[in-house]
Amino acid sequence: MEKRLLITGFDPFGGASVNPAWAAVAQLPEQVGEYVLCKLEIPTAFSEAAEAVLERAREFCPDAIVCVGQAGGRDAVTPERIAVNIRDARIPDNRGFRPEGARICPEGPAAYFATVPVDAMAAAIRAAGVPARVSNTAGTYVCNDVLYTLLHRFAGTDTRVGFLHVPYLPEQGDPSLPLEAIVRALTAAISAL
Ligand code: PCA
Repeated sequence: MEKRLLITGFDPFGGASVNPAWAAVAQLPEQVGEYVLCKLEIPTAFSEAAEAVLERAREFCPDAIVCVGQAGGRDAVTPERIAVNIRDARIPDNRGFRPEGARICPEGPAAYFATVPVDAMAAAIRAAGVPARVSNTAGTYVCNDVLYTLLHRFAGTDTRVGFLHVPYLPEQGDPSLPLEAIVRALTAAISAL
């Protein structure tokens, strides 16, 4: 049976001119396996990014949501296992906002586990020939903010929520992965949902 996947990628941040996350999401086909895709570029901005995903989810009614972000310095594609209830930014977001040690959701729990099969996704990515491992921290910046907010919103529902961090593109620095490998990794990860 056909299923619906909302997949997002962030826009460039921190002075960069490209974000491999959206660059790769934009290249995905319209359908992967049993999933019909809705692709969305979201701003690297606290609250706003999660709101944009929630708004699109209201129209699209996805079975699963997977958000993709850049993690400079990582040498593998990393499905995130957990999101924490903290905003602690080392650099301002794209609106100049730089929260330090604030809760995302004052009444929410300390953390949520992703509701997609992170181990199977990492294994599928490796089987597609791209380095991958499960990560135990999505950081405390906008990516973690989006993952936490979505997991809070969809807790107890049938909508599964996950996040993948991807390395730099070769032109951004080391370590890196070619865009083609990141696209292949995302495709493999979707097949394992
Ligand atoms: N990476 C940042 C925010 C946007 C992105 O692509 C992060 O890891 O929080």
